[in-house]
Amino acid sequence: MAVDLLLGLQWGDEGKGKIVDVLTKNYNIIARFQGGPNAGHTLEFDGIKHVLRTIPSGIFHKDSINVIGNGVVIDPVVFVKELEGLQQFNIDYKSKLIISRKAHLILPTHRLLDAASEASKGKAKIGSTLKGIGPTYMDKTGRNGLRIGDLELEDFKERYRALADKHQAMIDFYNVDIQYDLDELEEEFFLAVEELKTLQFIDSEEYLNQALKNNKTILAEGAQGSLLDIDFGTYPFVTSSNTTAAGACTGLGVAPNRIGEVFGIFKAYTTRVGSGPFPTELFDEVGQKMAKIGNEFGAVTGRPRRCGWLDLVALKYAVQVNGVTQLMMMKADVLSGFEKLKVCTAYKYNGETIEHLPYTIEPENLSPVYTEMKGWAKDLTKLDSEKDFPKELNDYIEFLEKELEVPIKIVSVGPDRTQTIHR
Ligand code: 2SA
Ligand code: MG
Repeated sequence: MAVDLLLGLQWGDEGKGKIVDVLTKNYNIIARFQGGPNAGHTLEFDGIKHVLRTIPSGIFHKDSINVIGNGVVIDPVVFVKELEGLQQFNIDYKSKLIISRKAHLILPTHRLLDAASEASKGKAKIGSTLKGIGPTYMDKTGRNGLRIGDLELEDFKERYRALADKHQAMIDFYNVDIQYDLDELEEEFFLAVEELKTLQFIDSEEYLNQALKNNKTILAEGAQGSLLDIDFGTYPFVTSSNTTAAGACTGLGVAPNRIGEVFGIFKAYTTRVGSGPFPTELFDEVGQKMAKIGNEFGAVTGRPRRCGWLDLVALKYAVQVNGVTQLMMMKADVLSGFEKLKVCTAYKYNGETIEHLPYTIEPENLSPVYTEMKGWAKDLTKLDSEKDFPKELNDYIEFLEKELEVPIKIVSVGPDRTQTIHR
């Protein structure tokens, strides 16, 4: 069997949570492979809206096993709150949720370091969610980190102290004004750790490879988006993990030749939360209309998302880096009522027309070249089949498929599970 991947192709918030939820019934195992509580995967069903942070989106399906892989970073405090949030749904998470021993721990001081780092950058800040993601991955690659498996060691507290003291010195070094009470944060942390320890810790690469041998189906659920990838994103305005397909191999311990379908999720337009380049960003009432109709606010931080037209240059790049085999277009319903739609098909870059993402993207040296299309007025939210699509939507889809050379297999027309049209 193979591992199928589900990835965001833009700057996150493409609607991955919804699609994993829709696809879960086809898989025995759902696995997260990177990121951590900076993610906010929103699921809606039966009139309930729920946001998941670190827990895979298969948790709501009765039969799926949910694996948090080695590439993920876990904050026990956030994680335990997330578990508490599941109690209202009567989910037996102790049997359905397993965690890699090799996943790294986010300490309270990682969160403080994130805040100190951002404060020290002033205007050049990344726009981090401040969940401690960057500093935790820094400790991972710097070979200083603490992992889930360390919680099982006798001397965990001493290891914790040594690292937290080091962090404290680093926070002092930043010399910025952030207020905190570390004793309080540590008390909360160690309480959460005790709760976390009641879950199953495993060697997840072993578990997943055995599962493949036993013909189990696995879906790897990406977090954030391809343009936030630490290597291929709009660096330095990125997150600290590989959000692209290769990240699933390192974040789960599955070999590249074990990857099957690669589902690429994108919005029918583009959004970005946090700082950094965004060539098709709209600063006018058209952008405001998208934000309003699309309810574009961060699921974790509540921050308003920046909105703009679909950027095919960036999308092609993401399709290529990930080896996408099937596309899924989200939030098509939001574009109903826009008289004209624009799609960016090239950039004007220092006077030249180019069709790839250049090394530096600055508003001064780069502007989008648009193809204009006719919009549609029809409300899509009640549709349940492709045959009721307005002509203009079909034209839009056809145009994208031709440009991207990958079929669009799902069109989402609303947040609910049921508002999903398969093609
Ligand atoms: P971080 O927190 O250090 O990884 O942030 C670095 C950059 O990555 C962006 N980022 C995200 N962008 C969109 N959605 C994310 N998750 C939440 C959501 C965000 C929220 O799903 O809504 O609630 O605000 C996410 N996580 C990280 C971030 O904006 C920085 O640009
Ligand atoms: Mg999100």
